[in-house]
Amino acid sequence: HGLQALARARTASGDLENAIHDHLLYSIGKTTAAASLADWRMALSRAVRDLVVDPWFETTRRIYAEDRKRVYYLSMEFLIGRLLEDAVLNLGIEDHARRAMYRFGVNYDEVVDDEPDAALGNGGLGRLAACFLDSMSTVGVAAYGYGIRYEHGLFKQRFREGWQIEQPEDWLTQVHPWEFQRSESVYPIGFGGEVRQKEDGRTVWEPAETVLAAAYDTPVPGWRGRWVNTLRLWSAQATQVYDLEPFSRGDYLAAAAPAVLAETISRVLYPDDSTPQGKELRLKQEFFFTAASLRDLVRRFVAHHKDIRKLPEKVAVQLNDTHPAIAGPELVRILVDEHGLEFDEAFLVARGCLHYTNHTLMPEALERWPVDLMWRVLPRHMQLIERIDEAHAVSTHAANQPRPDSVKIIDGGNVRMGDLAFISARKVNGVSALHTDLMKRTVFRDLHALHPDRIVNQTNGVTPRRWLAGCNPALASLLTEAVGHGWETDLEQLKVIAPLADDAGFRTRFSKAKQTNKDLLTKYLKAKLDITVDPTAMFDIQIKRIHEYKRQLMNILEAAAAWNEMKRNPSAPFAPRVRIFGGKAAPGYAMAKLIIKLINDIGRTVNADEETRDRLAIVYPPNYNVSMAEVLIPAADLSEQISTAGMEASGTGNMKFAMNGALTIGTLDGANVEIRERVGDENIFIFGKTADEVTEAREQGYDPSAAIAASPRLAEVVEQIASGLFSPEDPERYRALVDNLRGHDWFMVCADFDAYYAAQREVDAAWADKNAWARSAVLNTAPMGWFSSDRTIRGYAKDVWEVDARV
Ligand code: 26M
Repeated sequence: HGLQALARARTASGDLENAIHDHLLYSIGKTTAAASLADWRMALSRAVRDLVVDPWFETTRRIYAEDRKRVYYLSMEFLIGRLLEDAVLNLGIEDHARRAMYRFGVNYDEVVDDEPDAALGNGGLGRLAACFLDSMSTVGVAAYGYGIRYEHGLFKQRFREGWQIEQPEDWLTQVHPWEFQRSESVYPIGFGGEVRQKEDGRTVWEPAETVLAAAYDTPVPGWRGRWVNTLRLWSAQATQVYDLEPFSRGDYLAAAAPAVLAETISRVLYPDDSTPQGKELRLKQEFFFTAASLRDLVRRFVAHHKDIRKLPEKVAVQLNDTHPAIAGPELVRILVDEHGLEFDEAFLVARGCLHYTNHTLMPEALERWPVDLMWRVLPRHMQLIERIDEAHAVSTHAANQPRPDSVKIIDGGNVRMGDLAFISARKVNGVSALHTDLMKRTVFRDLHALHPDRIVNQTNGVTPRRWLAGCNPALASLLTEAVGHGWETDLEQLKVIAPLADDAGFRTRFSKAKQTNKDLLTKYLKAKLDITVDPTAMFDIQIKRIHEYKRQLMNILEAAAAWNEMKRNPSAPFAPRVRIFGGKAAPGYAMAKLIIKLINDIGRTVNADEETRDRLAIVYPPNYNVSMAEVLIPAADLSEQISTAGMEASGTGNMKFAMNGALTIGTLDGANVEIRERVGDENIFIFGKTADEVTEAREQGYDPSAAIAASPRLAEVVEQIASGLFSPEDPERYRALVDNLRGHDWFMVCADFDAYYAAQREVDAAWADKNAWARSAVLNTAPMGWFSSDRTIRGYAKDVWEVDARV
């Protein structure tokens, strides 16, 4: 029935037109004459959503009929962006949607563009979860995404005089037309209180406070709607809408307070993506969605299966980082306190279901929760964590042997969530070959020695639907001409275009597609920001969260050094470039915010220089998000992936750029290593210290001031910044930044600077030969099959979850 409905919509745009019209009238309550752009978007979204519902039921029916093992992907973040365009693309009904809107006299592109991003994530980790949802539906894994329905997603970024200003995001003030509220799926989630021992020996946790977790479901259609999974997000609700006693006294504020407090749990996404703050509300968010999700999946299992000990046969839970690591103790608690299992057996059952993905090795980014806070908020879980720690110690260590601190979950008054997740999980994975190797050698060295089969690698990937077919129709249609349809779900097919890199006609068409995208970006910058750029210049782009380890600072320092050289030597062969930056800093990350200001200050100075205007422009559009990425990435010539080696676990932007035919300048870090293996050394610009060399330099007592003294170009730029050349109104502005560079430079900007400058000059030289550049661009797109998240998901399905991947 569902597929029929879909087929009908595909063959008859008239049906879609009628459905849109009906929704406008009867769901939105507007006439065609009175409808606003948002009304049209709601009507179209509802009509498209209708097409997903039957295949959604059909998928559910099949999962039950086949009694499939299900995957539960637990993530604090799902950075899904816009849904309408993606659903239309997946269903293959774009022509019909366009035509239908055209008949109503409405511009389809404007309708699609009206949708706010669902920005329920900070960056790579959240976007990875979104790509995985798309791929799990495309390859046919029975899966639920579980997360939080934040009322406010990631803050909006503005610049005021070049400084970042944060403003609240409010995507839910308009109706979210894709979701279904599930009033029947509501669970009470407890916090605090006491743990009591009953006469019959059972333990019960009596929480002091209870908040309701209410389910909202968004269908996730895969390619051509053949399989539809569910994203279930939890919203916090008060058990009582208001307090009657203060209300009748006329104290309306006091009457509303408890509800406001309870609902705060799902109010806003925490905007830090590397330094956990140890805030009680964050801990409550983590427990809230983890507990609700486990309750939900246990209920689903128990409805059709008798023996709870068989849970691992039907359930695979993936913990996206340690944020849901409380799942270990919570599942043990459910099994022991509610299902009567012995602790040892309960722990084995729980571990049989749980898997943990690590996304970073940076010590300051690893979650630790103070033991006293844990006792206060989650007393029963704290007991069980002690028990898990003890049981692990007993099972892995000879009696009377002191055990190293490195394998203790509880250490120095903190619960180390990484160790808890590792010990609670059947499999633990890193997100690139290099990162997984470093996990074994550094943070998890001792745990790896005790459990040598537990750590596996699953290199990240990105969905080629959104990140190629959707965002780059110009290149997509060329690829389809060259290899036929099919690459959208089997990206390895792009290999076929590799030989065409030597075909002048193909190269020309490939370059034409790139130019089309650059022209579109040029128009976008003009329309949205009133910035004029030269669309024939090289578009050199670094877009990602602002972090010291990602080294946007090195990029802007090199831009300033290039500018100096241009002025000194006007005939030097610099390629004309537009250097584009995009990204947000965590609101409390002072150095990252200062780097933003520096980029804007140097940009202001350089862009005002008429001498160099034909060769260098610096552009930093505010509020970089998924939708902006969809415009920037297809237009890129050069992709900047320049993190300090060993610090970027994988990166996923790097994959999106290469897929869209950009060449990478980068370090041997994360998945860059695997990109180089595939595109070949000649088609990528690799520079700088390796991860092992970084470690060695630090051990030898790295001295940045020596590196600065040895590099006249770097010394010049640092001096210019220190003397206030770029900030004449406040010459001291960059004191902290300069002192850090000269005295500390943990991320080795100075150590890698000269190698980076030299690599950029190689880029300039390569740009001069447009034919060779186009050849390299083709050879970047061709081998990107490995970086499809479909490949990643098949890897997890086989090596980690042991589930079917079959539509
Ligand atoms: C933790 C506590 C409180 C608030 C926020 C956090 C938090 C949120 C996100 C911490 C880290 C978060 O994300 C880290 C992240 O995005 N890591 C990136 O993951 C990508 C997907 O695996 C990798 O490609 C990137 O290399 C890695 O930096």
